[in-house]
Amino acid sequence: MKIYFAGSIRGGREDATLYADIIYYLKNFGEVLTEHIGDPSLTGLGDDGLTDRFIHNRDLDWLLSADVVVAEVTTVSMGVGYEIGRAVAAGKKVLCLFRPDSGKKLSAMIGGCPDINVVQYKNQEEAKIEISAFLKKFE
Ligand code: 6K6
Repeated sequence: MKIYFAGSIRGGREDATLYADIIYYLKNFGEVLTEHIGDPSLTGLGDDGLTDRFIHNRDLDWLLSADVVVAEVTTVSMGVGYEIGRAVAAGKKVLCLFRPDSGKKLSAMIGGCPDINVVQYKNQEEAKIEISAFLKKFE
């Protein structure tokens, strides 16, 4: 199974360690195409020399080749929202993980979309249970 993990970069990197833990767990189910999202040195500032056009085209190719998309949506990110919309338009299976304890409110355009599986969770253990329940349907 090819898994596209989406998490905030320019929207803020405060959950980067959490992304790394989720990616590590996702690797039990298949190939994670976007392992770099959990890299704490990835800032999105452009210091790795990649252009925005290159990143957009490369990531969209990966997204469209994926079997499933898993997104951590607690930290608000334009890029993650865009990826989720493109994934829905392409008919991908999408799981969004959201932590209400963060005090943030999930966008109605994600929470209200019938083609997106949104789950709320409190901690990594709950995230793993939700991911496993979702991905086991497609193994
Ligand atoms: C290099 C040069 C400038 O920025 C970088 C590194 N940036 C990115 N590298 C990889 N994927 C990215 C980058 N920026 C955005 N993305 C994609 O959008 C990822 O797949 C994330 O899921 C999502 C994050 O969007 P923002 O809006 O939070 O950056």
